[in-house]
Amino acid sequence: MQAEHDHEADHDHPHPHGDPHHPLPDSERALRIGIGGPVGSGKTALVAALCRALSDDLRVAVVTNDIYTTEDADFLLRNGVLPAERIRAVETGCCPHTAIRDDISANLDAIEELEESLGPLDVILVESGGDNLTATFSRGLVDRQIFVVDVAGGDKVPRKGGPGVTSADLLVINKTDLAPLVGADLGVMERDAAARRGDLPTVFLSLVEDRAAKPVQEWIRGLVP
Ligand SMILES: Nc1nc2c(ncn2[C@@H]2O[C@H](COP(=O)(O)OP(=O)(O)O)[C@@H](O)[C@H]2O)c(=O)[nH]1
Ligand SMILES: [Mg+2]
Repeated sequence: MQAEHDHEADHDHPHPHGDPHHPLPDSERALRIGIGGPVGSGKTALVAALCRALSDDLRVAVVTNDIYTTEDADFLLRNGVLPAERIRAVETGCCPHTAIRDDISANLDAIEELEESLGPLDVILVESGGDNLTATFSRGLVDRQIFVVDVAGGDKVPRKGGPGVTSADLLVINKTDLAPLVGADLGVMERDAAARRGDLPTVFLSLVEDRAAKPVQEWIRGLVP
């Protein structure tokens, strides 16, 4: 009984269903990476690419957030990027950034259940429900956050700023293959992103051309102990 109390002490979100699972101590838990950004920018495609690329040598699991469905988790399952037991879907039923920023308990439970059922993991990717440019993750939920935008919305997106663009640990500008089709100037996007972000890194990506998401994969590998 005493052990359970100790766990509760470093673990302050409520368990309304009386499900006292046991979160790992911080030193043993996986690196948690949040992936946010507008609907359709390529978050799920990036998660799929990263699962394929990282799971050869790292222990990877995923939590997806959708508002009313489990569509993203279903996509990952259909594409067989990870075994089913490594994927959890949180149905937020509300504005998606609430579940990643304000009331993060459903996401924390999903993470802790993954670690408890699978044993120690190296990386857990948490995909936010698609939102606008304002969604960011609580630092209590993830260690690092990636913000994904795409060039199809035009080259103005980095200039418009917002907390995702300005403060994410990594900004991914995806779908560079579409730039010529929509007349987006990648040079402008690079310059505006640098102006908004200071020293924080930005990478350009086309998941159609780079199915292993190489620059993002390398950035994550650099963070895994
Ligand atoms: N042309 C192109 N399409 C992409 C790229 N990345 C993702 N997509 C497509 O964009 C659509 C939305 O991607 P998805 O990952 O579901 O976006 P999410 O809503 O941010 O999770 C899908 O049809 C993807 O196949 C890319 O780099 N280039
Ligand atoms: Mg998605």
